[in-house]
Amino acid sequence: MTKNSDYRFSFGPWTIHEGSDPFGPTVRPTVESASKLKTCKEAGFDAMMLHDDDAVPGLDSMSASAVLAEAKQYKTMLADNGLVVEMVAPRLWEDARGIDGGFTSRDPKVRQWAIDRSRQCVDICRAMETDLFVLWLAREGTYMREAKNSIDSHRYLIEAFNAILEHDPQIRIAIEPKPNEPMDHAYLPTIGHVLAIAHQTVDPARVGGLIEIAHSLLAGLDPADDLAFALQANKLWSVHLNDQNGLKYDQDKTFGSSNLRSAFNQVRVLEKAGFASTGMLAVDVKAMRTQKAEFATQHLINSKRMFMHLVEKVRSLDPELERQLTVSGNDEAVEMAILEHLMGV
Ligand code: 3MF
Ligand code: MG
Repeated sequence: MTKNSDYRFSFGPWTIHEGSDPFGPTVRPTVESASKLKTCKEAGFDAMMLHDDDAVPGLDSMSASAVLAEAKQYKTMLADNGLVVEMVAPRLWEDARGIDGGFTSRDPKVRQWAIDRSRQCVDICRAMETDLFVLWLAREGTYMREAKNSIDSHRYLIEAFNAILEHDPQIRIAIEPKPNEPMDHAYLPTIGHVLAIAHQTVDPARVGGLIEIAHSLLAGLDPADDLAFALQANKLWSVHLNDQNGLKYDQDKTFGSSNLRSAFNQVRVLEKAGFASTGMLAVDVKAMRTQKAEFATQHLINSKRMFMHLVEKVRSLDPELERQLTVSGNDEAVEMAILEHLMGV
């Protein structure tokens, strides 16, 4: 088992997957929930992150009390393995009703459904003993600008956030921004939008952000600076570790696999802010489609391993050298020192 130092890690069950992509069917067998928990424990993770229907499959056709009973059962199964639940997120985008978005749908009945399902998800959070409710606003946007009134859409989002906050006085909402995919234009595409809208809700102190590295890169931003922006505001409530090779489809590559130096700087900013004691690192990576089933958990293990290697790199950077270099005005020397430190030469 890899030693995690003081960091805590989670992953979502969707990261152990069958390998389908938009151009082809599944290539690996489905892995049972119990086996995913076993991987979580054995690989030295501390928690699972869940969608509402990961916790309670088929929740739509169940009574409210049956949903909560099943959520508690899953929570017990996790506890039996020494694991906790990091967060729960409502999976609005896979329901046919959410085809045009939930909170920003053009149909008021759908908007109400999205709020109701989110309130139920808050209840699932509480049943699973987490106060962290995550919102990835997958289909809250448009394929073409004329499709919705954007001003109204942002107001609908605030109304929905308020309804969630008012449903439970303890719950914290962490919004996970992403600029596009599945939609062409997503509302709240960056952490800047997220933190700005947080202040328009009824309880700004309970609305924060979750930064996914690939999502920052897709927005053309620097992930380390995005993290720093949220950290200085005490609004970084979770991180989705992964990587992304340029402006392509959402790749969810193994952490650090595409840009090692950028990953180093992400770890560095988390270290400097003491993130280990305030939040969890969630690994949101996809196994390559070509990966054989027996190795299709390696991307999770390797992401955590890369993070811990980079923690060592950050901690072993000579602070005096760092200080001297930054005051010397010789930025080329700083750059070279960092590169050589990363390369171990
Ligand atoms: C999409 C994502 C999502 C969210 C997840 C938790 C499926 O790009 O990153 O993963 O992280 O829904 O809210
Ligand atoms: Mg994510």
